[in-house]
Parts: sequence; structure tokens; C-alpha cells
Amino acid sequence: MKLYYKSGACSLSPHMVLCEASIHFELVRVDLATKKTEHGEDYLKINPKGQVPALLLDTGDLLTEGVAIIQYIASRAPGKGLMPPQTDFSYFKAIEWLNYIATELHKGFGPLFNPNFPDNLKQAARQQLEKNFAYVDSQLDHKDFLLGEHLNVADFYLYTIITWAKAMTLDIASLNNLVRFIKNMEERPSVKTALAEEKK
Ligand SMILES: N[C@@H](CCC(=O)N[C@@H](CS)C(=O)NCC(=O)O)C(=O)O
Repeated sequence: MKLYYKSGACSLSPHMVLCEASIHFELVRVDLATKKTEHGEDYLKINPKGQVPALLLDTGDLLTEGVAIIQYIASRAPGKGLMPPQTDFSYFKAIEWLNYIATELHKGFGPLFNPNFPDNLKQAARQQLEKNFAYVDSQLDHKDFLLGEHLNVADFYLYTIITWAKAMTLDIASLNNLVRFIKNMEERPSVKTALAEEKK
């Protein structure tokens, strides 16, 4: 399978999950400004949304939307336990986190990345994000990962968005649970590998 990505973008989340799942894949870099892949292909012909991540399966099927992609990868590596069983309540807690990260954290960064947003709206977005990260911090009390001691795909998505919080200098350094979570994630070989591959 091929993962279409841009370095440091939200595609880092499925990139880390593929590494964690030990699934063989090819990385294809996309220039989001020109919508060309590193091989010169028209990315809009591959993914008409023009966004990363996108996962092209060996069957020729394309899967987009980060939360769908990481759950698909988890389903391809059942022995890794990257999603709880669908019969467990914790499965729905994982979905709850995926939705929260996608809608309240990931998309909350939109105004900060968009040069057309005025400063007052950027400031309001920063304050809301800082509140949301404080909430996440409170939920990580005495927990290694979002669901407790078991890592799941939402942890990789959260870590990805935290890298943006650091890059945009949001005030999260005093959130001790979040700082511990970052350290836990950065100790994982899958996270180290994906970060190094995206720096190349
Ligand atoms: N709803 C999509 C959003 C993906 C998304 O926001 N991708 C950004 C990079 S983090 C992107 O490709 N932006 C370029 C664009 O929208 O043209 C998902 O969750 O996967």
C-alpha cells in the first residue's frame, strides 16, 4: 500500500500507525501547494480532495480521512491491539477520542495556519486550543495513554496534533500529563522511525 503524506502534516498519524503495525508500505510525498506527488503525478487525480493523508491499497481502492485510515490499519494488524474489540466499551471511548481530536483539536488549528484569518480570530483559536489541551491533560491523569495503559490509534493522532501545538508555541509546557504522554510516545520506535523518515 502507499501512504500519501506531507512532512509534519496530519498524515504523520497514519505514518506512525503503519510503523507500529509493522505493515509494509511505500511513502509518497505530496506538495500540497502544487498538488503534485514527488513522482510528478497530478495528486488531484489520485485523491480529488487534494488533502493528505490518503492510503492507496494494493487492490487500487483509495481510503481518505485520517480517522478511517488509522482504524483500517489497526484492522490489518489485529495482533497489535491498536483498537479495542468492537464489543468493548473502550472501543467507543477510542471513537470518542478520535472524533474529539479531529474536530476540536485538529480543525481548531485551521485559523492559525490560514494567513487570511485576522489576528483576533487567531488569538481566539489559540485560547480555545489551550483550553482543549488542558482538558486532554486532565484526562491523562495517572494514565500512560488516552485509554489507560493500552495504546490505541488515537494516541498517534493526538501526538501528531501536539507537534503542531509545540510548533505554534501554544502554552502547553505546564501540562504535566501531556508532557509525560509526549515522552511515552517519543520513546516508541514507530514514532522515532516515522519522524526520521519525514525529515529526509
Ligand atoms: N478531514 C481530513 C483533513 C485532512 C487535512 O486537513 N489535511 C491537510 C494537511 S494536515 C491538507 O491536506 N491540507 C491541504 C488542503 O486542504 O489543500 C482528515 O481528517 O484526514
